[in-house]
Amino acid sequence: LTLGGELRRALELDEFRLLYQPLICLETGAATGVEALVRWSRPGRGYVRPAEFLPLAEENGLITDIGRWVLRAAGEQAARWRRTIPEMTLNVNVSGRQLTDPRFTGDVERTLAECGLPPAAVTLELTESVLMSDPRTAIACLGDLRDLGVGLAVDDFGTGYSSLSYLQRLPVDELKIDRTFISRAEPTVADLAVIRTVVELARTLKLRTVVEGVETEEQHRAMRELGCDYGQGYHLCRPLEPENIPAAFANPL
Ligand code: G
Ligand code: G
Ligand code: MN
Ligand code: NA
Repeated sequence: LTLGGELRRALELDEFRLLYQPLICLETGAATGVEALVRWSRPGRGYVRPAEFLPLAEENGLITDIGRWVLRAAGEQAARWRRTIPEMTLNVNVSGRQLTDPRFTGDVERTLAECGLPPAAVTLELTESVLMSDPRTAIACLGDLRDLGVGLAVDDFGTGYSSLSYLQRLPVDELKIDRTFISRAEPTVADLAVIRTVVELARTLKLRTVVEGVETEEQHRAMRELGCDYGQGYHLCRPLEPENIPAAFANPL
């Protein structure tokens, strides 16, 4: 069987799993939401990461079905958690191919309704490269989602060539600052200047900021002092199996 064939079988055999990485409020140290991260639990090979199968799924179109599965599974899980943690929010990654599928907004609306999850509790993440490769189409697709009431995030922000004029026109709520900007244990003056500029830009455009890849206490402190709203990263909390999420919310840093 080709890898493409195996992926199709993996969907039929229910071999995809989700890990959840908390988003931490940098001011309080409390978890406020989770990002769902897909894995392929491939028999005999453990968890296969998305980098090894999503590019092919994008190419052969299977990403549409995988994406539907992810939204439903994460939505059902988040609805269960929200019975005891009512304010918990859910971030879900969306590929470019899903975004431009004319059925996407309708699928999202129906799936969230069936899960009993209010759209405002969900943020869909789109990478900067997807949004900026065809900004006009992106703006049109995002408008329908915005009307539905879901949050929209620019993922991997800063890695692409974001035109600031397009950023201003994108109906988004959140910037996720790519982890390459704090990849050094001690961020340099230049790294901090970039992040400070992004945080100021986000404030001007009234967007939330999430900084990714927070791996040390020094980075956590520096990002808090720069006024970044939320963080994700191994120092704050690793991606977790779902059964470990309630404890992460019960125990702030
Ligand atoms: O979990 P990991 O670091 O291996 O994730 C690598 C990349 O895969 C990340 O950039 C993430 O955005 C992407 N990714 C994870 N889960 C999903 C998903 O459900 N759908 C899509 N489209 N991308 C995902
Ligand atoms: O591109 P996206 O932000 O969706 O990717 C998130 C991925 O980043 C997750 O799959 C997770 O495994 C990974 N990740 C989360 N925290 C850290 C971190 O502190 N350092 C590094 N290198 N990767 C991280
Ligand atoms: Mn993401
Ligand atoms: Na990212």
